[in-house]
Amino acid sequence: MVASASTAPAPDLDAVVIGAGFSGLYMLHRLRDVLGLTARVYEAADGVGGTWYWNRYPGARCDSESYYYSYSFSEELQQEWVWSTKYPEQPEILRYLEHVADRFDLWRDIKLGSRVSRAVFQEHRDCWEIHTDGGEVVTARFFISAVGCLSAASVPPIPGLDRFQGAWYHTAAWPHEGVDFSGRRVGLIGTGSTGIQATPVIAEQAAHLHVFQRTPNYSVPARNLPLSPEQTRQIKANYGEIRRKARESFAGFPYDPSEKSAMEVNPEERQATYERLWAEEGGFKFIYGSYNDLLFNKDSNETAAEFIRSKIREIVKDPAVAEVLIPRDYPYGTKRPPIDTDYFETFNRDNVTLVDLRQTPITEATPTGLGTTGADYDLDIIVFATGFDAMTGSLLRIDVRGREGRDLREKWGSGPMTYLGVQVAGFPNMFVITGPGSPSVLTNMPLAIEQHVEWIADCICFLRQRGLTRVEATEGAEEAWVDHVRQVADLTLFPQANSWYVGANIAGKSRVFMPYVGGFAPYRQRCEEVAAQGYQGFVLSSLPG
Ligand code: NA7
Repeated sequence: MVASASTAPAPDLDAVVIGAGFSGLYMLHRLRDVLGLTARVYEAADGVGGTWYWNRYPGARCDSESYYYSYSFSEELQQEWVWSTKYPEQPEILRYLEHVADRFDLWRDIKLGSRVSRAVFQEHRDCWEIHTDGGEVVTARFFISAVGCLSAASVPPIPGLDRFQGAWYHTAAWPHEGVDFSGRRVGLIGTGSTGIQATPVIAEQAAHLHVFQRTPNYSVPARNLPLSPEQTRQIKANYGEIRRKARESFAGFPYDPSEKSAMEVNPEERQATYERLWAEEGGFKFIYGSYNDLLFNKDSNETAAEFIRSKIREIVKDPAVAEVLIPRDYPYGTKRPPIDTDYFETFNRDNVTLVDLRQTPITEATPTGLGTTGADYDLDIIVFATGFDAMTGSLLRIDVRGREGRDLREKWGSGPMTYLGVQVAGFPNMFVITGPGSPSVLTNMPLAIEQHVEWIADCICFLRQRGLTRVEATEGAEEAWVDHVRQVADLTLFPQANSWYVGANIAGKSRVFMPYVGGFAPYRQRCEEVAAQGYQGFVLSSLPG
């Protein structure tokens, strides 16, 4: 018998959440403990932590500061947890997330080792049918993707890799027992944030490290330090203000924003500012705390870019190596800006060699190493720090079918389309945390996540209070948002770089600037207005009967 709408059986759960990283953990807490709903998280890994579960490579640490790269939703949590350093290492962040799972008793509603393979909208029931690769099938009113923006690891298709007789690893699928580099000849491919963190650490252990660089990067020193008890006390005493500043900022960082253009000040003052930020502060303050137009004005940007180039020349002793490490063909900050500890210094070591893939691209892997058009390199271990199919890859690994069988892969074939980054027209009751079209990856991630989780939970609460069972973004609202995201991006320098923000690192991926660059605070305000207007741009409805 086909159930009529009015007699459609209730779904098994109110919500299914995919992923148990920062997003999934908080989403579960919010749905279950604040709204009193039934919810389950499916997580492919054998533990919680998401990004911080998978990325165990040497040198892995956060490049946002711990005091704001953390949850703010619980005053008790932020008061009780003590961070050891400015930029904590991966194991410490993982311990933090495990602590969160303990503290809020989340484990019992998380299914580990369960990868969701398919999700199908059931129109006559206003719910999703979720399938895992272990054969489990469950239905839920709401389907919430917390799969992360940088979770689908990308290994370039190097011919012959299967014949390589050494070991190879992607940094985002690192063995839990670690890798012993001592006495080994190591090749590391990729010089994004990950390669830049891993290079100095591997160089200290390996017999020899070859760094295979395709695009040089503008990296700024992190200036990592332990946090003293006094610093920790001050942070905890000022959390209200720190979080407020972050929420009201452009990028979610609680830094005092610069009011000045780099073009407004004389060269001496500019140099002094850059020197101070480079030498004393380090990290993202260099880009977000110096001048307000580095990402908008090419001339302003060039002043910062040139400063970094001068530092590379100063640090790297061999001028020929320095020239290869110097980025020239894209503005500073338009690829995700890395921060480092002794990255450029590492190229002064005798056991480190830089290979310029622009001059001599990789042609193949051989049984004994890597071949380029210039030379063959004998290697025992290859490390792929080659990044991710960012922002869309991890969600599109799942076969998602919306209303009338719509296929999300098809819908996003020419680039992702969302309304506010949280919903997709044709896919009712599906929410995406920090999806394409949201500021997510351009901001302090936990803050962006909290905003999304709370907005989604409020939306679900709104529906339930009114007996509604369906929410779906309209095509008109989605189109207008996609246009707005593109227009705002075009006002910046971002589209000029071949970055993962535009999908340039993945062969065949449509070139679309995916994140929303209009700023975190204006975005948050827009989301709040949409909600205050009864979810403008969404159609809300209920099953008849
Ligand atoms: P990224 O930033 O995407 O960096 C990947 C690096 O790997 C980058 O230097 C790429 O060069 C390089 N790459 C990718 N494919 C190849 C091939 N086929 N050959 C040679 N080199 C290649 O990833 P990360 O893991 O470093 O960082 C991801 C984010 O995690 C980071 O932005 C932070 O948000 C945290 P390219 O620049 O594409 O020429």
